[in-house]
Amino acid sequence: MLEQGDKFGEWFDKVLKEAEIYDYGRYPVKGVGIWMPYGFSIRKNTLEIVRNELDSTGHEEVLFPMLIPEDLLVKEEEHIKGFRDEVYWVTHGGLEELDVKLALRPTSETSISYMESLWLNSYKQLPKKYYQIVSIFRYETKSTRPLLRLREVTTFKEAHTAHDSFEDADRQVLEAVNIYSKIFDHLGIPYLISKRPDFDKFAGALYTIAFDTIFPDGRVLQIGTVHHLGQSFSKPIDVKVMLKDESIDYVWQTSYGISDRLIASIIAVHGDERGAILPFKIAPIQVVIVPIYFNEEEKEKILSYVKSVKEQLEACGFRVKIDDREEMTPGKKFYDWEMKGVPVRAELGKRELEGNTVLLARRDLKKKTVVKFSDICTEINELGEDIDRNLKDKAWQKMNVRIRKNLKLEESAEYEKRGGVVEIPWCGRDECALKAQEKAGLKALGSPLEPPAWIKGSSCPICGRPAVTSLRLAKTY
Ligand code: P5A
Ligand code: ZN
Repeated sequence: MLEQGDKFGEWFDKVLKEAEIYDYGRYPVKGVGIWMPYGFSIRKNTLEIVRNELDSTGHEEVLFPMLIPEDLLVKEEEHIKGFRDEVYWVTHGGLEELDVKLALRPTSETSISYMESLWLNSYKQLPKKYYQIVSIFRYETKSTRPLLRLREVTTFKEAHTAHDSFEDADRQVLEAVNIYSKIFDHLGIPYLISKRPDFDKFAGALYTIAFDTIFPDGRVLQIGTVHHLGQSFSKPIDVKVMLKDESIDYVWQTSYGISDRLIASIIAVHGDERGAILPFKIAPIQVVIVPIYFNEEEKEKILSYVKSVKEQLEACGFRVKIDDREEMTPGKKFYDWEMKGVPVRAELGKRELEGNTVLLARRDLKKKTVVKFSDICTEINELGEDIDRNLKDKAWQKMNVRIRKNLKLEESAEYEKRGGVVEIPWCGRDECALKAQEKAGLKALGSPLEPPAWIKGSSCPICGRPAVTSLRLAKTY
């Protein structure tokens, strides 16, 4: 099997394919792929976590049309400038040319604002928080990659909120940052939170805060963004409400999104040379039971023991599968389930049957334990929690050693080879960030939300002014 690091792209493609997660590159349209049953199930369990976090914080799930008329999409000038080159257009209905071209939504700020202009009229309805999980289309021109850079993003979770003041939208941005942190924590995905430089903010936003993670090859992937939209959309689309003092004002908005990259990250940051390693929480199969027998007589007894273990575990609410494929060696079965990242494998043979025990092998560590059948549910429960904790700790450790703080700019080129994030003192001005990008041959991710303590007394390596914060730089996807 492949090492993850150097040939990460190959590793990733192989795991998606062999683990039957996502079929990519074979369907005759570029930049789109197919969620296969096993992958779909991973996606479904992951989205349950996403939905729980949003629902429990007052977000309401909606479903908007995929089509946006051109005159609506172009209403916000910066927005359309940012997306013009990426929009797919529907120009015909059958043989007839449409009067107004229809865009396949690249994102839904404009369509949601349009309906909000009809739905909202009073501050009493605010804050309003909507979200949807849908397909969006972007004609990406950078090279497309499975799950990482799609033209049809099939798992676009977009939230859109409306507020009665700038400050309340500011507060919402922090709430969103908090919600996303929790979602990534559930999945054990490590992240850096950075305020993007102005030249890299979302088209139409006042400012953008982004989540990035570091992939095994050292490159950085943006895994989520939160935008303060100000009144950029509410003004041209006329989303107005009456405020408490009876004056009328446009609403203040935010939007935030995550995508298929969320699921890609689970696979990338936890995997190893044998394939995926799924967190117990979201694994479609949490425990796979492999019966081990050497003759017909053993077979019957062992299979009936296997069945009772499965029933017991299912009664406790675990997702379990028996691998009773004939004509396949246990070794080959182990390989399969390791590739698919099943967190726990139970091996049941003669010894286990006679002792009324179960042998448990965890996927994340090369460790096996023997537990009593009577304790199986508590044991699996504890094991599952321990696996998730271990995956998360390891992933954070791996990321943290790849972040180098307080570096000289000249040194950062060296780090390009090793991958990861370089952090330099920064005066906070865009022009210096742009120059730093160029000098280091890296991309500016922006700065942490709070200036780090270590910048004290340092100056910006580009202009020599005192540093007010730090600038993170990295090679990105
Ligand atoms: C926020 C939600 C928006 O579109 N509108 C609604 C805002 N922001 S964004 O930064 O442009 O996208 C949100 C996140 O989606 C992921 N993403 C993609 N994932 C896979 N393939 C793509 N082509 C793609 N484009 C964006 C990123 O994680 C981004 O942060
Ligand atoms: Zn400077």
